[in-house]
Amino acid sequence: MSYFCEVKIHENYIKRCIQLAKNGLGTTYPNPMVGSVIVYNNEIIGEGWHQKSGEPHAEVNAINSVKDKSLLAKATIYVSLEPCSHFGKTPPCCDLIIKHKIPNVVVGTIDPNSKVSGSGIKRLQENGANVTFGVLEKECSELNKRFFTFHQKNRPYIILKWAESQDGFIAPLTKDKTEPVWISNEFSRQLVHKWRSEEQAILVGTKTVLDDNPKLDVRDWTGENPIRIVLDRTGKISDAFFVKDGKTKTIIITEQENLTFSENCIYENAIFDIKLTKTIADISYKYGIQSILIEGGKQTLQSFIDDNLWDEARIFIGNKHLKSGIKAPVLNGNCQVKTIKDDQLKLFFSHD
Ligand code: AOF
Ligand code: ZN
Repeated sequence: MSYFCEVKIHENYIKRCIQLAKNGLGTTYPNPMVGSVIVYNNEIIGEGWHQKSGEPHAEVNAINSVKDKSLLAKATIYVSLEPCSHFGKTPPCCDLIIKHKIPNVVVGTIDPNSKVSGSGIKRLQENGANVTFGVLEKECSELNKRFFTFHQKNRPYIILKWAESQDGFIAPLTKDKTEPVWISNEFSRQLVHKWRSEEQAILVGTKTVLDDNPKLDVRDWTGENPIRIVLDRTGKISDAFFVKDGKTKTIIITEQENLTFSENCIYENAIFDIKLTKTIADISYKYGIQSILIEGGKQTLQSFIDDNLWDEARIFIGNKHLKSGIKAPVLNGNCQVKTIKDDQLKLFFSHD
């Protein structure tokens, strides 16, 4: 077989691994999404993906799915992330691959987790496996952009989200609480709930809580509620819905001492100075939070932009003209790539 042909075949199977891995979006935290396929004689004989932290890794599920285990000693295992070599909540996948004498291992990308980072590949090679790595490396690390950002930059992956009117306002100046102004439509509201189910945490500032009394949960989609992170400098939000629902872990970042609103709330003391966004990133890192969807308001969003502490911005453009109101946040011009999905949603990615 030509080298070119072999590369393309490897890429196709790694693409299948990525496809399988995506089944775990939103449920694997703090673990990455990983997919694996096992091939013998140009045929897929096993598949698996990592479903939930604490449960078997992708390779284990793939190996378990192979009916005739004797074929493993002649097969190739593909995995989108380097097989692990450490004892975490589960035993090392490398050991299982070695035990079954799988001769060929094809890996998408190295695991950035310092407990693994190359040692999985080394261990397999030392035990005689023929290891190919770096197949669709970019796509495989992009798949786990949250996990990679967390392990390489020691902070969560940060997604900004807001909706603005045709003329660039995110809300009217004075809000009539009995009749909220919806800038976006039902489709975008449902999409936001899907997004909430995909990220590990969601963050809002005090004003958003006081103005909108949001539930900050996943109602219009399936999946777990994200951890809530709320900025509450002076301890004003004790009456909010989500504080009282007692259901979902909520981290309240405050300057106040001795706040005790509800059992589901954890309090983190911080000084609300110019380093606030960095402090938020550090607190989130401490709690093992790998991604945050920042849902407002203007001041909170703008401070993450000004501090260059964001990875993605997702902006809905409504049909309405508000004519006046609170101006939408402004992204700093030179640091993003722009993709316009359609008229209603603009996606930006930070260059960094
Ligand atoms: C893999 N395949 O499917 C996953 C991997 O606590 P544990 O035992 O679940 O280990 C978690 C770590 O293992 C995680 O941080 C990452 O480095 C690796 N995850 N590795 O080979 C998988 N989920
Ligand atoms: Zn593993």
